[in-house]
Amino acid sequence: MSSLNPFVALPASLTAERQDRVAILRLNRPHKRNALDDATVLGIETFFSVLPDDVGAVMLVGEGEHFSAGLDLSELGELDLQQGIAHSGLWHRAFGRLQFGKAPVVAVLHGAVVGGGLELAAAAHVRVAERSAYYALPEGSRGIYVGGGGSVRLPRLIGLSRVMDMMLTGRTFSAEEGQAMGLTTYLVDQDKGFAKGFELAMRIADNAPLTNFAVTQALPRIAEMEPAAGYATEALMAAIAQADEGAKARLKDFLEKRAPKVTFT
Ligand code: 1HE
Repeated sequence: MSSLNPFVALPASLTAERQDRVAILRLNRPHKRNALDDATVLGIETFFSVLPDDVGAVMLVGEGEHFSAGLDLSELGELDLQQGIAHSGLWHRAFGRLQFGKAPVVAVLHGAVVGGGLELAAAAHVRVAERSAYYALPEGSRGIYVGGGGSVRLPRLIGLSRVMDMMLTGRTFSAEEGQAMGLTTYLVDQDKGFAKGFELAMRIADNAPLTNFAVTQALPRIAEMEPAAGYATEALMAAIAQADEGAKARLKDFLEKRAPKVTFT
């Protein structure tokens, strides 16, 4: 058992810790390649439901050689139709909590990022890959289908045709290919993912909370709206963000030359 919040215990397959304002959630079932069983998925839902208010960003990482082998296939065999729908619903809830929770999430990917593991990664807000990462949707070869929101998030992320290719032919994409197609936005050498992810998470935690809210909650919804509704919602969000006292202080800092300039690094 490990707990981030003293009142909430997580399953043994997950560990959580704090470093500064960053909470680190680790898939910790390496002997099963971080396969996601029900307890783990429920634990993910719980973790994101009780995240303390002072956590500014979350890192999601995997212990061992692989980020995640996806759904724990040993648990699926006995489900009937109704239970199958409920099972997928659990994944949708848990990953929805992650995507639309209190704090932005940076996922660090390495080794196998497959099936439900890829669906989990797709729910994060920023993805960092180490060069060992590879991506696959082996559902087709297992006679099943994605159930963790992959049909919704993955086509938006990498395009419908690639998702179809992965599911129909078992195609695997490398870390470099994943980076080129926008699945990840950072690609780093082996064992450098944690440091990069932590640096990014700390930067995110430094942002005005309202801006992080706008980016993680409003932006994805606005992007799905028809343009006229999108522009109106954007105007409201922009007005709310700039009216915040914290935002005004940040602008003043810049105008009075106390804030850093934008530089190319
Ligand atoms: C598992 C799982 C799993 C490993 N469920 N037990 N996902 C897949 O189809 C991927 C299946 N896994 C693999 O292809 C390989 O395990 C890996 C490429 C990820 C890693 O290979 P390797 O050689 O390092 O490990 P391994 O020897 O295959 O596995 C070590 C142990 O983990 C072994 O158990 P053991 O008791 O024999 O030691 C494996 O059985 C176990 N293991 N992966 C259960 N997935 C919401 S719908 C989502 C649908 C999906 O995610 S479908 C994709 C499922």
